Amino acid sequence: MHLEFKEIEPIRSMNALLDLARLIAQIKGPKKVAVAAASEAHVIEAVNEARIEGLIQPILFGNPERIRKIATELGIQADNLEVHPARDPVEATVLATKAVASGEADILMKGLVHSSDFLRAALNKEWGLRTGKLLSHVLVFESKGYERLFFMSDGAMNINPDLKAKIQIVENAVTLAHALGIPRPKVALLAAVEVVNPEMETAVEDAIIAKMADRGQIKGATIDGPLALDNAVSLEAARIKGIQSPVAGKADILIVDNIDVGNVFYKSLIYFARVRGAGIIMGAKAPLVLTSRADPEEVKFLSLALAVILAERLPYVA
Ligand code: COD
Repeated sequence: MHLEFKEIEPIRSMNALLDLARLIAQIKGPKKVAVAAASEAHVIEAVNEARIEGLIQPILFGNPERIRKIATELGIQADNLEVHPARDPVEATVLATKAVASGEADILMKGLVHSSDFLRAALNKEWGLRTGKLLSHVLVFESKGYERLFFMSDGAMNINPDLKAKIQIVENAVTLAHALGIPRPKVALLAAVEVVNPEMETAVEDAIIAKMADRGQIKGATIDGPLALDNAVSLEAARIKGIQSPVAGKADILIVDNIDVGNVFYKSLIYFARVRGAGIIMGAKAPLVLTSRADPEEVKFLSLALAVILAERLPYVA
């Protein structure tokens, strides 16, 4: 059952996101999270913190001895953790994915397993979490000086999306913004420059998507592109460059062309700018928490909080 309040105040910071996740868990109880290959300290720490906060009930899949050893080293009482044994990270991922597909768990989280193995399990045609839609990754982050959250996609799943895939990447990010109470997010399709250079294939695609949005073929958002990152997020930069656009300087959602751009963007935010971020895969039968194996514990914890909100607010079908 979904939360009664369809309309929520727009979530504009990670603290507000956490408050909403706490409220949902308070009203509806903790969400069950199947953790694939859980033997990693940041994962166990994040999962345990979310458990103590009452946000989630973790179900760990992996090597029980290793998981209990890491937990004990972290000062966590291993008896509090439900562990299902698996021989290796791939088997752990298969079991965790099946637990979500069967409805035993509400959320799937990646632990110490390669992203490609984790995603292939989700995409498995027989027992995975496909819906017929494109699956794509969105990083939600906050940054000093901006009174809103940003959404960046796709820096972790779709390697080199074509026009059709890029439209679905936009739609998934828009769905996520809606779930966080942002009724009509502004989407910037990022490129190196804001002119439509016919030699830049992806910038031409951006212009097509922007036109499709103008004609109402993509709904629920204001979309423009190509835009360079500076004039997408800075009104001053947009003014200096004389750009007339309803998105310029005000973008909420930043869409990149391929996984390399997105992944470097993601990791620059986390490692250089030390922003608070949360990573999620959209488009599946359930929220999938996908962060990089080396991401800090806080990124994993915030990603779990985001997944709790989505598990409640999106019409997922197990
Ligand atoms: N959404 C829905 N279905 C998809 C998607 C998607 N994003 N990607 C592939 N599929 C479907 C295809 O339609 C097809 O039916 C089947 O899955 C297999 O398609 P392939 O052969 O193109 O896919 P794979 O299995 O070779 O690769 C899929 C991955 C997601 C594993 C691949 O795209 C990948 O490795 N992505 C990068 C992951 C990564 O390393 N990230 C690092 C950052 S953390």
